[in-house]
Amino acid sequence: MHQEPRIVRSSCRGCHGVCQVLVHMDGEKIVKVSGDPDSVTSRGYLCPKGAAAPEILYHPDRLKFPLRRVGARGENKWERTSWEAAIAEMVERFDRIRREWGSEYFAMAQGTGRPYTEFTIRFANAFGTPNFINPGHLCYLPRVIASDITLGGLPVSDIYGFGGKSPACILNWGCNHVETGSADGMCGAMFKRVVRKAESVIVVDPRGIGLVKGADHWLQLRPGTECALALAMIHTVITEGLFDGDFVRHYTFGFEPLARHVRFFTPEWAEPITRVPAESIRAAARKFATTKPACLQWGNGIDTSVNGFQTGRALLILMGLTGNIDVPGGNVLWVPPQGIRPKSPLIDMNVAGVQFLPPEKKARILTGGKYPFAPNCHPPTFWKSMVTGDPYRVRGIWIVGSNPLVTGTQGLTVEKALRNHMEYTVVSDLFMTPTAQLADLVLPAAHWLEQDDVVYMHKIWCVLARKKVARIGETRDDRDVIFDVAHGLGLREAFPWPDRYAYLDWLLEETGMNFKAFKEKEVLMGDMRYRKYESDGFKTPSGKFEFYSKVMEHEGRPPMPLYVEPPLSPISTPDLMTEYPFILMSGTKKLAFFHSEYHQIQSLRKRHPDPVVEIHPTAAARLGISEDSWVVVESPHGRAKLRAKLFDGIAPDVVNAEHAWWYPEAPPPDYQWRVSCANLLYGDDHFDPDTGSEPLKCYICKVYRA
Ligand SMILES: Nc1nc2c(c(=O)[nH]1)N[C@H]1C(S)=C(S)[C@@H](COP(=O)(O)OP(=O)(O)OC[C@H]3O[C@@H](n4cnc5c(=O)[nH]c(N)nc54)[C@H](O)[C@@H]3O)O[C@H]1N2
Ligand SMILES: Nc1nc2c(c(=O)[nH]1)N[C@H]1C(S)=C(S)[C@@H](COP(=O)(O)OP(=O)(O)OC[C@H]3O[C@@H](n4cnc5c(=O)[nH]c(N)nc54)[C@H](O)[C@@H]3O)O[C@H]1N2
Ligand code: SF4
Ligand SMILES: [Mo]
Repeated sequence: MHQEPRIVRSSCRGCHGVCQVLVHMDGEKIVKVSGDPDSVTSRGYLCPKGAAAPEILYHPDRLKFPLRRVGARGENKWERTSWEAAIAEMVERFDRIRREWGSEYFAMAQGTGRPYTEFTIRFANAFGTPNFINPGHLCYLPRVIASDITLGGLPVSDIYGFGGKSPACILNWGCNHVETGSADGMCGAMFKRVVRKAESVIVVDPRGIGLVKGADHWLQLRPGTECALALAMIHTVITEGLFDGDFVRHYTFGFEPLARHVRFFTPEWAEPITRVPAESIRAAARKFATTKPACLQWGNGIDTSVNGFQTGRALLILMGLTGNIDVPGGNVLWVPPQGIRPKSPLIDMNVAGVQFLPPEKKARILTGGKYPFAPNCHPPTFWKSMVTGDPYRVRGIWIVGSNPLVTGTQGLTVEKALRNHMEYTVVSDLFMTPTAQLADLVLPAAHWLEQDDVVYMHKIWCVLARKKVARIGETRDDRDVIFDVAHGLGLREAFPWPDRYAYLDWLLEETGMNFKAFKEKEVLMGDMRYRKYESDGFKTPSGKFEFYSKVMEHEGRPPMPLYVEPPLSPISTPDLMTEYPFILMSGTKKLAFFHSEYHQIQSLRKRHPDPVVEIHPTAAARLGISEDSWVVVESPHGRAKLRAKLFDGIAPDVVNAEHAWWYPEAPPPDYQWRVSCANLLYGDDHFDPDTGSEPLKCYICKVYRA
């Protein structure tokens, strides 16, 4: 039957997903995806990853059927199996682990936040395992948790103009979503719109990113020293009396101790640490404190250090001191659409099913209890425990949407753990990966064009509809698979819905709409209100915005931020700098890729054919390294081969290596993942004491011609 060309409105999930899109169909075939000019979240923007969606969907290498290992593990010998058989096998194996060893001997893993996140956590809780593994310790969650203990919510830049004001001053700190497309639920193009309108822009970044052009101040700090910079800015705001006296007096806790605490953290103290001139620190602090309203846009640049949690706290204190919390054009707490059940586990722990995990199981989590604010089981500790058996060795794992061999640190340990020690591994993915090659069972996941969903903007001011318009082979929505396995294991209490559509209806129940009606409506928005603290206070122990954190105090951690020098650095380890003279950053996100994803997508790979390391021209010249030549980046722990990109926007003793590289075009099962993966450069001995985060942006290395 011939069908007319038509357009379906949906929302993209080529990254964390913020852009509303138009899906152009010719009959059943998707011919194009374009930006939706009427979108409230993206106003027509589409990045190359979004445009490549049909190419990704139809890619010949997509996993299309469940595969069961037939050869030795990691030998790349597979047979096709049915979903029924695959699910029966998982139920049998997971149940056996539960009966013979205990439920904590099963681990659930996923990568970054994904549409099914609340289900993987819910499954882990329902199964009774505290061993939920994901990269949250170094991504976003440190800022979310720091926000939670400081003001009981996550403050987000108020860029959509609901309050009739746009930020007059923008302090962009360790975030580059304007160039990478989106981050943390915000479209970079929408942010760019308010940047253009702002009176003043301040950029804090070790690299000369695009926003630096046209900025009033660029503080090019040494990577990993942002907490010192923030403390010196707090010092300036307080000693010069530039804080918002009314907000501080009525709505904050601990101003006096804070003022005493920062007395010695002068810009002159910070200058040799951060390499930012004291006068520049003062000027930026003054500008931020006196231009109203101002928003602070933060990013993953601050998470990936051993001091990220404290840095997050310090930046929140800056927002609070200057009275920019929950005011139009400042940093606001969103009001979710009315009646919606917030499925994001960061908002509603009941949706994440925490009520199902027996309290005595929590003690069996494999973090050694070392990190009081660790969001999950600490991945490097987990993988190490698999190899050493200390304190115990998990028997089975289900990895849904993660490629930890290349996106995590300790890839060689992860490999050893999966190859030699894990008894049973299931991987759900869109493509075969170096990690999936070590599985016993590989399950084909649905791409976003194959999904019906209620899409949440992080911490949420609206929800969007995603519409299923295709199905390739036998791919399935990850949540449907989790449903089946949960039901097979008898976890009906935690998964009471007959299927995913009943679950989506339940999320929407109190809005008076079911999923079918919502699909027609396409968007549900919250009714934004500002200065909610005036009537409601803040959800913290003191009911106020806490400069002095009672939760930190309770955990025996410093209640006010302190600067900690990166463990490997010109200051901490001057002796090592003769051999490793560069500060190593890795993992600044790339527009064309999403971590280890899309390297096999031609249109995207063409934009970015090889892994690169940014190096200053002077340093390159000294080492005889020319543009585009292959170099080796080597740390005390490993090495990776990348291509030099000369960049004068980086300090002469800093290099910035691309992360998570593998070669999907190289032969399986390895895909040459050990050749160019900068993640192999990191050791496993330095972690943030609060969250277990890793110094991915402040390590040391040497560089030489390959
Ligand atoms: N050196 C260094 N390393 C880093 C970072 C850094 O800054 N430096 N950043 C870190 C950060 S912030 C993060 S969040 C992590 C990300 O770590 P990961 O989430 O592990 O990375 P990805 O490569 O995005 O995803 C892994 C796999 O998920 C699959 N996938 C995508 N969507 C779906 C889906 O809907 N269902 C299923 N089943 N599979 C899906 C992809 O095909 C891919 O193979 O990496 C971290 N790694
Ligand atoms: N295209 C694309 N988009 C993505 C992703 C992707 O892989 N590709 N990944 C998604 C994920 S999981 C995440 S977490 C977000 C992250 O996105 P962002 O929050 O933008 O984080 P990054 O790109 O890691 O780094 C942002 C900036 O921080 C700077 N930076 C590094 N070290 C420091 C430091 O010590 N101090 C300061 N002040 N700045 C520093 C870097 O130079 C970089 O310009 O992006 C998401 N969006
Ligand atoms: S920024 Fe993300 S959501 Fe927007 S088009 Fe690109 S991949 Fe899709
Ligand atoms: Mo991330």
